[in-house]
Amino acid sequence: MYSQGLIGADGSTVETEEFLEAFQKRVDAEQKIEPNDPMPEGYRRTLVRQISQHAHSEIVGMLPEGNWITRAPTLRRKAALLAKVQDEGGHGLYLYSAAETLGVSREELTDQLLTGAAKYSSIFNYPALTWADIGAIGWLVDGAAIMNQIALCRCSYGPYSRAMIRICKEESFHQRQGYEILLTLCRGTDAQKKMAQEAVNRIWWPALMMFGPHDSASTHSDQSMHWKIKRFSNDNLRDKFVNATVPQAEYLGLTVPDPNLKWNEEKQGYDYSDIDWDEFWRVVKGDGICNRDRIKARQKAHREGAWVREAALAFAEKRAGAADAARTAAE
Ligand code: BYC
Repeated sequence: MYSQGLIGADGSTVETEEFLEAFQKRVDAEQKIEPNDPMPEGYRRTLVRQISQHAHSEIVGMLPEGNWITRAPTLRRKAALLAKVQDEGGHGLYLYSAAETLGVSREELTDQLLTGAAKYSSIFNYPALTWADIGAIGWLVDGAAIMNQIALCRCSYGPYSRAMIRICKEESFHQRQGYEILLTLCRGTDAQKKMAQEAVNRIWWPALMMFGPHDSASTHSDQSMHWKIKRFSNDNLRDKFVNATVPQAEYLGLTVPDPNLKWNEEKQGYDYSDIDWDEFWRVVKGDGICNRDRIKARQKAHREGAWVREAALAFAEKRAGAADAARTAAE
């Protein structure tokens, strides 16, 4: 059906109008694009960019919460947090595997993260200062992630959409875990409730920034929506998140730190203040509170894990050698 493919293409292939039209027709008909299908180079590059940034976010996202595992207030909380952080490592691995189906290697992607060349979600460049932040991260950060990822379950690229289905199931546990931490604190002493409110004050705006720049500044949205990689614009998802989350804050007896937050009857949604876009871009470009520490922590983990990679490779080579020897002996 298609005259040219992209996987393994040498770059000299011309993408004819006929090819691009046929590809778009397939996307519009909601057929999933699979790894060996022909695809425009731009589609492949967009997916590698988004999926790898997403994978890095999961891996770096283990750091702020991992820091609280030894300080969780009870054994039950510790076990739940440990499981959550472990899930995030797993999400990173599914996502790196999904990116690898597009012809990029895990080593290349890891290198981009460790050298600071790759982006990951801005939210993980903020610190988790108190135990209540762990609650607010679960509720707001995982909540924002779910709002974005439910739409990605319908992404036109098969491996990414299937990874998202499983990830969303796990994220919904994460969100409830966070909400339950805050509910417990809000039903506790005045000091505990104050700690919960302060955590929400810190994390609210960075959570809204997770949805990306304002639509007018989003360079990739139009094309990504055309290719059905993204199904909604950044602002659209952000609005849905605010509308879903404010009633949950009310149930906790907490407020969100926005004096302009107001229900708008006509649009059946909340109006809210503009995000501090200078802060957003500063953090995205590497100058947030924790950017440098996060990269340093990942570099250290990579260095200290070198012996594990070497041992696994040596074992795989030994096993392959033994299998070869057994085959030769049998011939
Ligand atoms: N932070 O044209 P735009 C989790 C970049 S982790 C940093 O709108 P796009 C969890 C953007 O990459 C959840 N950078 O881009 C884990 C682009 O830069 P480049 C992470 C951002 O791709 C542990 C430029 O700004 N979720 O759940 O159409 C514990 C222009 O933006 C950010 C995902 O990764 C940001 N916030 O839309 C707890 C979801 N926003 O590449 C929880 C998958 C934008 O041109 N990703 N940029 O240099 C997406 O859905 C989309 O990539 C985005 C951005 C909506 C984030």
